[in-house]
Amino acid sequence: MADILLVNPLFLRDDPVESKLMTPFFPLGILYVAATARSAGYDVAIFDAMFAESDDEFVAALEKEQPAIVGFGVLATVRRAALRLAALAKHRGAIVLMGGADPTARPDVYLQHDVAGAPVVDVVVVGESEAIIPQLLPVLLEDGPASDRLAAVPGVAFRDGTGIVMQTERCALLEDVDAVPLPARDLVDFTPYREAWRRKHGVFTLSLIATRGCPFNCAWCQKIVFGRSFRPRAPERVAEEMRQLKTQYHPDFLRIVDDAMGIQKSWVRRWRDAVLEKDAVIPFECLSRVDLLDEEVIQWLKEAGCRRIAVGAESGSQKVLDAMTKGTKVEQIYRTAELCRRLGVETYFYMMVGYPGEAWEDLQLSVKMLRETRPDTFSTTIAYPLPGTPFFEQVKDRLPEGDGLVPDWDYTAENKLLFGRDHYSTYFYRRVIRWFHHEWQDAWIRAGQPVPLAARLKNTVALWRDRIAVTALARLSGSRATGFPTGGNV
Ligand code: B12
Repeated sequence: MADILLVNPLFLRDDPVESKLMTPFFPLGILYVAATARSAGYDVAIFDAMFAESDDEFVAALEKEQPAIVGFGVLATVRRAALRLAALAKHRGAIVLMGGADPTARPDVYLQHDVAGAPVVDVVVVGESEAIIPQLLPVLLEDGPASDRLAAVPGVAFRDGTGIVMQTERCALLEDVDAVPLPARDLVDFTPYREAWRRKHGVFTLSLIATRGCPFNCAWCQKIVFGRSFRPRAPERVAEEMRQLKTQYHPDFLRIVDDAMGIQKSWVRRWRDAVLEKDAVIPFECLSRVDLLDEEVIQWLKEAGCRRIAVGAESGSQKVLDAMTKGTKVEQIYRTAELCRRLGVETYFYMMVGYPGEAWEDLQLSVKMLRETRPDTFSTTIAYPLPGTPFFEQVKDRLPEGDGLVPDWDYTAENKLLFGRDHYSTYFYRRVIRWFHHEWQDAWIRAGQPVPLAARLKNTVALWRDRIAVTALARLSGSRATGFPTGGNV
């Protein structure tokens, strides 16, 4: 029996991209909520849909735990699954709670969702939840209608007695992020995660967050939970958590999920010292920005175990970076790639296409940049407008009419164009993404990467097919598509 059942509603089997990638992470957000609720004295259980076969397993968990409250941690791609499971929980008389980035950005969508006229979600927790949970749970567990009492809880949205959606003032961000208990990983069965990771990649990877927030300004980034803050944990405590992970879970690799590593240079050095001192090194990857990575920072990260740094390169066109208010320079992307290569740390570039204002010439500059910098890996996303971002505001008049909701993916990294774009279509951008990939592969081959002859030929054929296709599509769309970028290796 549990007071609260917390749910990760991501079914791998329903997400073709995630099942192909097979890089499952149990969401840290839910583990922080679980730890906070537990330290406030509540019994907490977890239902993890990640490897579940069907909703029946969720129903069995409801029957076993008989929870008074069922809480879901939700990202945009799993909204439908969360609402589907929520209806099952509601049907069995539970109070339904939602939290995470997507409900925070659009609480009304959740609170107004109904099945046969009956609402499914009772309360949305808006934003960072650790200060809210200890105030909210007693209110929900008390008998009688909760709406008057909810009005006194900060950072929640709910329906009042007449069905109107109300939202209380947001709760202040935590000042002392070290006061928060460590994520309750002991509530999750990591066995299938370990097996899935090792089977596909040979390395079992866990995640950890060291600092909360990011003060930068990328126009497409949804900073709805942590705001434009920067709140580092004490480096020694992060090292201590790594040490614990190492001894209890034996991960082969770690993903540090901070928005941007290196915002405070002195923090990185102290963290490196603490990790070495506590013998807590676990090979890891992290996310950073090209304007934060100088030689010293990369070296310290490497000494702390860093094997790969992912950066939002986004585009090879300064015009596009400026349109995104990214605050970085194309030259810095080149310098980062060169520094990482020299210091022996892999690079992963996040690229974006289809951002408003991007033209054919800008796509060519991205190809040139990918060819000349040759990151070790990269992925490309068609720009998607997330509610609460300046990018969303910019294109909101061009969003498709749908079920009254904002545009959505059906699954992770589905890569479809979600807003009306002057010339180009989803098909065009998907072609561009393949083109990027074949150009990048060609650049590696020309740089001397040992590739069997058959694979070289295959890539050359695919490359020319893509070049012809994207140029033809660009011309059909009315742009002056001429020639191909001439990067150093072309
Ligand atoms: C690591 C990460 C990933 C990883 C791992 C995700 C995971 N399962 O852990 C990977 C690479 C898989 C990933 C994928 C995607 N991600 Co992602 N990701 C992140 C990142 C960088 C960190 C997430 C994290 O662990 N945060 C730390 C925890 C502690 O914060 P939190 O989850 O927000 O939790 C707090 C509150 O939200 C709340 N809360 C959370 N859950 C619950 C539940 C309840 C009941 C309650 C009451 C409260 C609550 O309390 C927590 C503590 O305060 C965030 C950015 C960020 N800073 O959060 C983006 C972010 C969450 N991702 C985002 C996106 C867009 C995606 C993708 C959709 C991208 C894509 N198109 O492929 C996919 C979706 C994957 C999926 N199917 O779930 C967006 C969210 C957009 C949205 N509205 O849903 C974010 C915010 C990035 C951004 N700034 O734009 N992601």
